[in-house]
Amino acid sequence: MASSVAGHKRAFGTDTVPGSYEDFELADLVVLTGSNLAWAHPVLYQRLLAAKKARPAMKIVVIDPRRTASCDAADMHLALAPGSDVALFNGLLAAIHQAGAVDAGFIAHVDGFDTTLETAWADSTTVTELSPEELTEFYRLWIKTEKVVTVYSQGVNQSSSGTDKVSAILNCHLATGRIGTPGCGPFSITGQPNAMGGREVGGLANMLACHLDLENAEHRAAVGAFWDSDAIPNAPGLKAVDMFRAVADGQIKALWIIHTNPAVTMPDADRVREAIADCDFVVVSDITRCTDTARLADVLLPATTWGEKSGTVTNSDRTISRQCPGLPIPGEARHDWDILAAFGRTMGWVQDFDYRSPTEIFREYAALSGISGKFDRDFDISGLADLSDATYDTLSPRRWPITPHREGGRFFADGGFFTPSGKGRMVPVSHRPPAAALTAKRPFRLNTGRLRDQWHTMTRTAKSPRLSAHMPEPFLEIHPADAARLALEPAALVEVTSDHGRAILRALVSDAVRPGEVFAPMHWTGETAPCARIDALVAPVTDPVSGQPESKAAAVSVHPFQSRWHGFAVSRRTPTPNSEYWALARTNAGYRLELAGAQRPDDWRIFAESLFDLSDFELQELSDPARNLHRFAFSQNGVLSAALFIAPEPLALSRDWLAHQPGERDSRVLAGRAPRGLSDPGPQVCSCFSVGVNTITQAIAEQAMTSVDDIGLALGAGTNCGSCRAELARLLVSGQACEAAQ
Ligand SMILES: Nc1nc2c(c(=O)[nH]1)N[C@H]1C(S)=C(S)[C@@H](COP(=O)(O)OP(=O)(O)OC[C@H]3O[C@@H](n4cnc5c(=O)[nH]c(N)nc54)[C@H](O)[C@@H]3O)O[C@H]1N2
Ligand SMILES: Nc1nc2c(c(=O)[nH]1)N[C@H]1C(S)=C(S)[C@@H](COP(=O)(O)OP(=O)(O)OC[C@H]3O[C@@H](n4cnc5c(=O)[nH]c(N)nc54)[C@H](O)[C@@H]3O)O[C@H]1N2
Ligand SMILES: [Mo]
Repeated sequence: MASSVAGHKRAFGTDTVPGSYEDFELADLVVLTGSNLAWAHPVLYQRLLAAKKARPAMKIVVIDPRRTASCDAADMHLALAPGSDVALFNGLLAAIHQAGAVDAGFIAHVDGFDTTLETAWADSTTVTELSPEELTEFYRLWIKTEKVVTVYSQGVNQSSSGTDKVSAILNCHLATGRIGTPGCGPFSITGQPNAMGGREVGGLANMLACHLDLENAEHRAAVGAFWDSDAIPNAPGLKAVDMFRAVADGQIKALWIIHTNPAVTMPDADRVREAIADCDFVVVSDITRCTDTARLADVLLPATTWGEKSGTVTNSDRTISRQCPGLPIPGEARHDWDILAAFGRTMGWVQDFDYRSPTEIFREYAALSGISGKFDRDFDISGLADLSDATYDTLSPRRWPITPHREGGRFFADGGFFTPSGKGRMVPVSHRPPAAALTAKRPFRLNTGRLRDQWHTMTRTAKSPRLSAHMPEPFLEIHPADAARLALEPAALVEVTSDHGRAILRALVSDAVRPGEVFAPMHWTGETAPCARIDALVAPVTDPVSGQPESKAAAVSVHPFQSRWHGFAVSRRTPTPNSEYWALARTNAGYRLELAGAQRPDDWRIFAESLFDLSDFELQELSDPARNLHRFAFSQNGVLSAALFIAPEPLALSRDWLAHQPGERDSRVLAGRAPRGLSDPGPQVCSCFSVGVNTITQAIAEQAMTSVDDIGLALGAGTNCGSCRAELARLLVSGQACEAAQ
């Protein structure tokens, strides 16, 4: 029983001022495992770099099969075999024990130490494919450094052994008592800006609001009494993957999809898309009608988005921040809470859903969390249950719990845990490989993840020419040895196939990935590159406890895509491509488009006219049909509207110069390159200040720059969000950027 811990000494700490301690800055060792912090959490990453700069003795270790931008500032990069984190951390636990570094005093507050240690000893670190020297050095550093923060993200969670990976990490922190004290602790860094808030309000199928348990009859009764409801379910609902299976099976006949794009981001995405399309009744609440999921809706509800809505978000360190709108509500859009409340009233609960503002909802939620406090749970913000409208509007960031007795502070340091016994729990875990075995037919491990300048399915970020300039085309990172074996030509397109689906992507040959492994970003969709919906390849295999899909470990084959022609186009208006491969990106002048196909059209001029829908325009053409080279430029009154370049091979063009040409008068676009004397900034590196790679490398050479700060002073690059600083550092070293499309 949860209440049996009453009286147990809890480490609530004394610190009540958020921001006055920051474990990230206080740590002497920060381990990033399964986290590309530099790109996925750039603000936090810059804080980490600033801390390291102030205290160079601070160490950073990155554990990732791939060499990411986060490795640039790391003291050590462990390129472990995908899915082998459990074995790595089991090895660490064994090494902790062997070194006599177990904190016996703290272990008294922890259950399961002996069996966990025994299981860890039985595991072998060879599956990590790291050298004995790498392992020894990492273990030595971790063990000798008291203040360690181990940060983990989707490289850990999105796995059929994700929960075990997390347990293996926690076991090491529990064994050493490195939890809850300044500069110490495991740190799950979530992604959505309000991921923590979502969990607190019960936004999962297996939990009640405020960290209360669906399976616990007392919790259910208390929540039921609070809401005067006898309909609180006593069993968890279906988690996402199972839910879409139930939609496909016809067990679920109506769906309301709010603020997510599952036709793209769920594993086995083609089946999910079919299931949604075949579902009897689908409602989608979104901010745009142009998403793969929204296009399948029977009813589309326009919602407001970030910048338009008012409320609070909670970040990973339990800080609740007020968000105020800066923009008016567009068109007929309504806030998500307002749509839901209107629906509740329509269902007959007129009084219960009679909310007039987010403040009213927040007060109710804060009062509800008092129940959680009574059950001795961690989440309790009942201290805010009576706040006035005015106080809510000016709420400064506050770290929970917030009760009349305490605010913020640390958990766990004195060994008080939110378990029935009040003790921490070590969980014995053993290595399990990713579910899909590699075979002769599917010999590559497909890793997936995020890019610096795109957000998930790009429904917002793809609108920005600046953000689209960083990586304008979907790609597959592949090791040079594999590329050579597959005889891939430079900038070749590859066909990637799994048992579930297929994609066509641009090969990006790079030794950042290990041989036998490939990496593709998750962002492209039916709107931007229908051939690059990467979750079509991912199997619907999940972790048995969390239900999280194994999104980073599909077994795939890779072959050159047999394209008979390649194309590149720029246009002021949205083009309408329908070739086998296409990828569209916004530019300041309109759009840029990559194309390829296995079949050659009969007439390229007709092809061009229908692509741009521009038959009445002035046409310039430069063709060599024998070599299958064609170039078209469409203008009106001397102003360029669109241009198309076709060749049998991938095209070598000044794409970034071309992208600026639509809208220009008398453009000499058919040359495909900037006329002599005109500068071509090259692919964009700094999105904040739109600085291209050519501008940077030229400045480095001409002004003999030696540091990223020099580049910042001269060009501004890297001085705002800082997420390109790793690339600037690389440019200083190599003088050239790696760019997917070039
Ligand atoms: N720019 C940008 N930032 C974002 C987002 C975005 O879409 N764009 N999304 C946000 C969201 S919701 C989330 S959840 C976070 C995710 O943030 P992260 O988890 O940091 O991002 P990912 O790129 O998904 O994956 C991180 C790394 O895990 C590695 N990895 C793969 N397999 C393994 C493995 O078996 N073991 C280990 N140790 N590592 C492995 C991958 O190579 C990858 O570099 O990002 C958030 N921030
Ligand atoms: N292969 C692979 N797949 C993955 C991942 C991976 O790493 N690899 N990562 C997984 C992870 S961690 C995540 S978080 C998911 C993300 O997957 P999704 O959540 O499906 O992706 P988003 O593009 O963020 O979708 C959000 C949708 O909500 C809309 N929207 C934006 N603001 C609002 C609003 O205020 N109200 C409403 N109603 N709608 C709004 C957007 O236009 C968009 O259509 O992808 C998962 N899938
Ligand atoms: Mo996420």
